[in-house]
Amino acid sequence: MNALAERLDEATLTGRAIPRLTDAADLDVPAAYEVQRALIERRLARGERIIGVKMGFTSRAKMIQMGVDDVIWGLLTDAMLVESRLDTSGLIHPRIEPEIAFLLDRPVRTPADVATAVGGVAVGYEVLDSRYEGFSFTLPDVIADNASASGFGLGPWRRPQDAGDLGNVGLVMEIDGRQVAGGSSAAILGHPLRALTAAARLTRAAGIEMEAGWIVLAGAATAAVPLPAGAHVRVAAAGLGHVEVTTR
Ligand code: OOG
Repeated sequence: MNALAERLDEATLTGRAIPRLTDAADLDVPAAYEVQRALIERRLARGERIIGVKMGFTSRAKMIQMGVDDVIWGLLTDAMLVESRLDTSGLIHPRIEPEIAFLLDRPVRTPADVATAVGGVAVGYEVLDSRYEGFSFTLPDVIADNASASGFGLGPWRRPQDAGDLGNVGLVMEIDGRQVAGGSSAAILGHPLRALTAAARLTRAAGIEMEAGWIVLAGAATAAVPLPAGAHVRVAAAGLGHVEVTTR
């Protein structure tokens, strides 16, 4: 597992894509999560801190775009949090997608804790950068690669009671003033809170407890789009405000 994690880590650090792990190794889903864990351990050894969880393939749009059909998860570290500027020069082939994010006020040990654990909701975006050549992978490959996580940004936190019905929030993403993606939070497992419940179930099965203060990205409602350098991206969600990022 460590050797595979090292290859993915090197690809991240050097910005050079690698062939899919499954081209040369027998990797099933449980083994892929072990590689992911080893990959995160390498980041922790460099001083990064886990600050949350990202869900992937929680919408049909993403499953169809990437040709996989299972919900997956990965871990977010503090180094992935983007403020308002992002240097894309070290990335391989970045893409960006709109997200709904949850902030946990309390630890989540079981899916039953989800109902009372959410302290904030925000519009956000995720920057994906598959470490595989051609942004092409099988399910175990993308799991090992921490679900293509690269960076993420967040709009202002709203209290859940002020955020309105999260079951049908309109999301719009613009690059340089042109709409490049649009959808509804309903595309995320029918309701983005279901992604949080799925995160609780899957992390629990993996022996990870989601802590107070953690952020959970529910997964994109739309397909991801290529993120060029020198772009201004704005993601807005009805009732949640917006978040912007400028790339170079
Ligand atoms: C994998 C990550 C998918 C989502 O929101 O569905 C994901 C990928 O598409 O590279 O984060």
